[in-house]
Amino acid sequence: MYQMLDPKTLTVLITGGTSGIGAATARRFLAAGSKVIVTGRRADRLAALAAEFGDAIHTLELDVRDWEATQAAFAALPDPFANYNVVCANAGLAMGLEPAQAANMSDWEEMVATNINGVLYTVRATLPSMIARGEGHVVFTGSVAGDYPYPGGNTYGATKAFVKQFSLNVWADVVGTGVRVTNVEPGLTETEFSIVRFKGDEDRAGKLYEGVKHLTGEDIAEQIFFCCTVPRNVNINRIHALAADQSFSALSVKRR
Ligand code: NDP
Ligand code: 8X3
Repeated sequence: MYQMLDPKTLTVLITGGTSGIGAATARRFLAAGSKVIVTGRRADRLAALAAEFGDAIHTLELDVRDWEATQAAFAALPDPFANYNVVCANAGLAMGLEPAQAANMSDWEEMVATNINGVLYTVRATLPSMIARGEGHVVFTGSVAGDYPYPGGNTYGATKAFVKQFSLNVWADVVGTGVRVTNVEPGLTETEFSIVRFKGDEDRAGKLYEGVKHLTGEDIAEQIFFCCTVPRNVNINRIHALAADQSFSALSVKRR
């Protein structure tokens, strides 16, 4: 019989586990008996998770845009969480949907700081110890926006293109060390993502998913769980998944 990895042997560190895909991923692994470290900035969400899951979870209030804090927090994890063997570099966000010529520079800077720097900090702070233990897995949350341009996607899509190429290059570096690398690239997924993108406008965010068979955080969590539990002779480089009601646009032509 084909033997998947026992999830009870996994200790999973998830950045951005206070909502959406990260929170669903934490719940998926916890339900299967893994230990989980959840990070995020919202202390109330972290406290609620800690109260719900007790000894199986370790929570860290952490802003991934801060290199010193990220490095220090991951170096000081208590036993048994210090021996993590999965790292989900998931924390990320889109800010705004304005065209490049009208976008706020602060929105662009926040996306670069979170989706690029935050991912770099997470990976650089965790790879050496997993390599030293001879076992690990980095799972990035990329996006279909890293492949397909759309109006207003300018910097967000570019950060996810960075994540895709970075994940492939990290794999080129760590191949043979026992550490695996996967970029999970979801399409339209209903989480708090659009509420953040539209700066708290819940009506506008909700309309995006109305009447559409969209993806859910649980769908993506299941994909991440699968990638992490396939036998150790397998490395899934990318999972690219659109929602059932989502497809491609034709190239646009501007008529005068
Ligand atoms: P959510 O807004 O629901 O979750 C985002 C998570 O990231 C939260 O836990 C948030 O925690 C955390 N986060 C954001 N900024 C920081 C920061 N500076 N430091 C630490 N944590 C941070 O959205 P999603 O679950 O959808 O987003 C998760 C990932 O999935 C992102 O990388 C996103 O780009 C990607 N993605 C989303 C898609 C979608 O359609 N929803 C599709 C494709 C990819 P807190 O606020 O507590 O810090
Ligand atoms: C989020 C998916 O299409 O809204 O990464 O940019 S999309």
